[in-house]
Amino acid sequence: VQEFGIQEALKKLGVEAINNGTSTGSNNFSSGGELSSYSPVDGALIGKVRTTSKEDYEKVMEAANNAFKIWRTKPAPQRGEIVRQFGDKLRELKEPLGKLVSYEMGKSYQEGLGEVQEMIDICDFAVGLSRQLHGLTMHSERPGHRMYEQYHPLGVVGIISAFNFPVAVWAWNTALAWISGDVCVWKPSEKTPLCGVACQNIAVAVFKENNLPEGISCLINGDYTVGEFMTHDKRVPLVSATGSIRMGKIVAQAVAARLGKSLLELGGNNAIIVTPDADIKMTVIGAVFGAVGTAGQRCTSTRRLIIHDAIYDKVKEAIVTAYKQLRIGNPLDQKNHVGPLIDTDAVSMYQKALKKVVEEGGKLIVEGGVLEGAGYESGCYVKPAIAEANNNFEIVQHETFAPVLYLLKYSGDVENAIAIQNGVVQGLSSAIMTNNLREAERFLSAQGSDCGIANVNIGTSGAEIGGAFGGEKETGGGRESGSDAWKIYMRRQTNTINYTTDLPLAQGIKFDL
Ligand code: UN1
Repeated sequence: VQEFGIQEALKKLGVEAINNGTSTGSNNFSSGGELSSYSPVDGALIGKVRTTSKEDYEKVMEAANNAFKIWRTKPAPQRGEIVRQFGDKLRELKEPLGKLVSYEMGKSYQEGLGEVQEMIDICDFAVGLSRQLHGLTMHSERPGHRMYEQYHPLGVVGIISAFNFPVAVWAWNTALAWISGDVCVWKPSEKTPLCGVACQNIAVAVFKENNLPEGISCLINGDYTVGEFMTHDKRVPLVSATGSIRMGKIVAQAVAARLGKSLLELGGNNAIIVTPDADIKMTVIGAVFGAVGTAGQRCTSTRRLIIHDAIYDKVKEAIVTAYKQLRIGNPLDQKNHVGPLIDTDAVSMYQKALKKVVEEGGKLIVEGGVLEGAGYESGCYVKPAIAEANNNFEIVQHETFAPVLYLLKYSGDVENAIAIQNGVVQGLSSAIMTNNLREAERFLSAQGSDCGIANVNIGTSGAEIGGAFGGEKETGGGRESGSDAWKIYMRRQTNTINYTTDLPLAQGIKFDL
């Protein structure tokens, strides 16, 4: 990868051979063990990160709490100004950071750049929002009273992020949390710790240049036990966690046990419904990008195509033909469409899924397989596969984080397709390909898709930051990013002020002394 300028990118991002994985800003320390980050691209060791011990964590929490006392007093637009500067730094470092994302995580360089672009976009959004943290004013039922609500900062926000979006999801949370007046403690995935170090370096530079205290942006590292420090900690009023449904259930229970708030972004099992009125060319691009983009490791990846029997063969043929064009290889090389899976464990899950779908009676129409030989030494490169299946297969009900696409057939009315689409435990993203207004509107109606995201003539992945991002059912119910997702990062207070010399009670209650 020498020719792709990785060493140069690491240098620009301040990522070293061995890094402290615990940081409150300029103060970096770590007394835990070592975490090695290997690239799925070529199997090489990129660097190491020292993990966070319980003692380290206590120091982080102390810094974070102290910082919160100062940060919450800064007017929100001034906090927005800091986020604006952070966004500018990201613009400067877009290429090296996009490259590191691509090299450490394995997504294509274009998608790595796209991820940094999402960070920049959320910063812009947050800057504007910093002047719009609006509450409502209500009319009091009592004379001479004024009633309104305001949003105050919440405190320390804990962020647990996943390997698949190693930088953007952190930024969605931090950008909104920071303008809200919160401080953040971030535990990146142990599979992508260097992305965490790089992002923390960028944030720290901004806080330092503005003479702001230690602790507004904090980093901790390690496995799930380090995440548990936060989920069990009363000093963390909000835990925002992205990952598997299994992980989310554990986080949700731990946080709920202390009546904290959690924001969960868990698995998806996203489908595209292809009706007889679909534009086939658009369908193919949307479905193939959705299924093989990020090697099928987005929570919004397209897992199921629900195709009407009248056009089933035509769509199937077009998709299979498109799969033949896919180039799999080093994601930093822009001629390739598909990079590696995150690690060899992910490869085994992929292999198990292919085996299972056949056992359950499915038929592989694009055979998968693990790639070997020159360029594939890491053992993480697999061929995107397609299987004809039934929605009730156990494996189809399950989210496999790999490029495996299931083709499902429906007949008759679009309602039948919607029932299949909704017939899974997850509820993140969904799409319909149709030029038929009735079908599109039925899909979007109350009897339609039960997902947090429902698209018409667009695939399931690649959401813009301006909308609220998240899903229903076992996806966890959280909303991040755009719209009014900021509200979860703040506490709401209702204020009633009496400017008379009487004390009338609400509901007309009489209480005379
Ligand atoms: C995720 O996969 O965790 O919509 C997030 C998308 C991206 C975000 C995905 N904007 O595919």
